[in-house]
Amino acid sequence: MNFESGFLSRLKRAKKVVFFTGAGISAESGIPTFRGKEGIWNKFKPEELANFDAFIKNPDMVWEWYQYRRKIVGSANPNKAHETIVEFEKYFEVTVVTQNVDNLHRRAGSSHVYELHGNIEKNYCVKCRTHFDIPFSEEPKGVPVCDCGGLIRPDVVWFGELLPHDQYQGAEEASEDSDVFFIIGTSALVYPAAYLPEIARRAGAMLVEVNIEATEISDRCDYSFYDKAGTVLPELLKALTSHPQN
Ligand code: BJW
Ligand code: ZN
Repeated sequence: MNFESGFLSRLKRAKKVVFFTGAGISAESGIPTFRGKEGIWNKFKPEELANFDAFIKNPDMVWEWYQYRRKIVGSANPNKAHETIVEFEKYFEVTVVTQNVDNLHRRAGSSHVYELHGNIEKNYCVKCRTHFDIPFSEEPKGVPVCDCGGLIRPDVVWFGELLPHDQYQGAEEASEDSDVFFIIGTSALVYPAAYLPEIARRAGAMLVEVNIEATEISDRCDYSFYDKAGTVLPELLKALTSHPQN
């Protein structure tokens, strides 16, 4: 892959770099994306599963859907893209802002991670809000119930729910402060997460997209690289480290 010299120079001068990631970065780990040809929402409708009303109406079905996805996540490993982002910490002050709930950035070893949409490995009681940061076994089937009588749900953010305040606030600050803002493997359709690239751009950051295809955000990016994240990021790191100063 050919990276323009002007692009590499600007990246080299950067101090603070944000990686804003979505489901596409984990696709090469075997975790399906949400939308598109291979997306899980071709098979399951989001309005039926990824909102609180759906959970209350049919808790066992929603719980089992998450248990099924946890199995996939549990047997997946971070890929080259996650690992390369960790490598970037040798050269920049890196913040990862992820919409993913799969925990793969932390498992890869990233030091600063904001999780905007929660974490599929965690759960909490809808009534007393006690957190259960342990996996529940698959048996017995159906949704577990807390000692207080409340249903236990996955600690993820569903449609119509607020994002965790500290995570969004930290992400917003890092975006405003960034010199370079990478947008990796996201359709950039879901808000308020999708405001972050615009916040970074207005504050002067260079926007760089990595995706297998053009998205909503492509027109506003300074550079777009259309290939798999696990291909582009290692090549970029190699180009960066072999590029002469300026
Ligand atoms: C590759 C690749 C490879 C593949 N390499 N690339 C305007 C402003 C504010 C809010 C709204 C608004 N309009 C509507 C809303 C409400 C709503 C929203 O945004 N709806 C839109 C769909 C229009 N937002 C909300 O409800 C949010 N809350 C909120 O706004 O609170 C305020 C409020 C309160 C009360 C009432 C009303 C408002 C909450 C959003 C929560 C999102 N939750 C989910 C599910 C999480 C749990 C779970 O996992 O089950 O989060 S939805 C789903 O989408 C998930 C993802 O994090 C999120 C984003 O998806 P992502 O990551 O972009 O994946 P894909 O599949 O879309 O894209 C993958 C990309 O990868 C593609 O581009 C591929 O090409 C690419 N790719 N392989 C590189 N190898
Ligand atoms: Zn409880």
